[in-house]
Amino acid sequence: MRTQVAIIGAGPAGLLLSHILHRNGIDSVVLERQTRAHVLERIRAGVLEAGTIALLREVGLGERMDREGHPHDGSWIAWEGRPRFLIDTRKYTGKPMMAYGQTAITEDLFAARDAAGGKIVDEAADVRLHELTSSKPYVTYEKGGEQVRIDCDYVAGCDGYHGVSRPSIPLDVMKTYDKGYPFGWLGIMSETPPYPDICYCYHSRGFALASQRSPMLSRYYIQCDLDDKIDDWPDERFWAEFLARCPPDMAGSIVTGPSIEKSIAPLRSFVAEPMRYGRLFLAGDAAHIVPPTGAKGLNLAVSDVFYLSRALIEACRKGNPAYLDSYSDTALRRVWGAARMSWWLTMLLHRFPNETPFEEQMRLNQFDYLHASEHAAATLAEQYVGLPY
Ligand code: FAS
Ligand code: PHB
Repeated sequence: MRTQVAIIGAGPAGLLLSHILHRNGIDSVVLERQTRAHVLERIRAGVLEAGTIALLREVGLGERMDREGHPHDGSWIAWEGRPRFLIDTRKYTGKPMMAYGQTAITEDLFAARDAAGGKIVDEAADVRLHELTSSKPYVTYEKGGEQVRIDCDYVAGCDGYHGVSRPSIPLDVMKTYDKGYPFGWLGIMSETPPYPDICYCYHSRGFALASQRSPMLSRYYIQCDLDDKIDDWPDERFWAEFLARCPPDMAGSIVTGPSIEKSIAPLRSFVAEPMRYGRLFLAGDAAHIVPPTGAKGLNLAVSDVFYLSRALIEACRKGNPAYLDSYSDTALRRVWGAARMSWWLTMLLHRFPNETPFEEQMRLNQFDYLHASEHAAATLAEQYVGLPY
């Protein structure tokens, strides 16, 4: 088999890249380890930055998002014992945000690729990348007992944190930055009317977050210990803890109900540099992981794809490698900005084990400063809505 771009991974990054390349007359094949059903069962991100909304609309993927998504002018921070604070993205940036689930985006992407006759190979096992520093790279995989080779011009590593692409870059070329957090997020989905706002709660018992997917689909999270198991958190215990972490007026308007999905995700900050090795280009979680506190993970995957698709189009159609040569530096500038902001919000909104009273005071004063300074509020808003591409 031959294609111009072999894409590893059928998550948002891989599918969006394949879609944009196709719209520009560039052929690609997407190799996905799991079944399509497995990919579509994942419940992940839910908040779209302005740049993501604009790009999805620009490439013909805005119709269902605009019909079913929930526009937002910002998100709230409810702080135990303090007045609520609005991250007012509309006031300070004039840009929109949207609550629209990653699962729906992935469904829309699969539908668009299917409609265009896109080639997505699922259950592609043992994917390997070859000759990445030559002008004739290729990938191999196994399916149905058959070993398949795809010759290509470029490889896009969109296979997430646990993928095969990043490890295909020699360790003496790659530099990684890694930080773990001493807690995780326990998330549930319930078929209940959601709280009307996206609201981060800071509480002495721990962090909580109210979000949404649709008028009858709610998404809630609480900070939990790293060694917690889902079985430790029956619905009754989850709801009691969630409501205890909300301000009383907010707790009184939360509609609880049985969970239809429950998962625990550890929090991590991770960046790998460079995001290129020869003809291999990394995009999305394959290159970086951010704690979900800033709602940046999915949005970073989209901005990586914006830069990488532009670079591949310029190279494949005009023979100009300039954007390919600058891709890693350009993408990383935005990655580090989102990594810092996600780290900062995580440090602000979570209770850390063994923290000192002084550290707690620093956190409290940071929150009071957000209330006191228009400049501080504007700074947070412009980062939360997403810095320009
Ligand atoms: P993905 O991980 O989505 O996709 C990679 C794909 O590659 C997968 O389908 C995988 O099966 C496939 N793959 C892996 N190895 C392969 C191989 N060897 N061969 C072929 N295919 C392979 N972000 C937010 O903004 N907000 C959130 O609330 C949020 N919650 C999250 C919760 C969890 C549990 C996780 C894991 C992530 C969460 N994220 C969140 C981040 C998440 O949304 C990612 O940023 C987003 O999925 C990135 O998309 P991709 O880069 O496409 O990676
Ligand atoms: C979500 O809706 O899943 C969500 C919202 C905001 C975040 C993280 C996740 O910061």
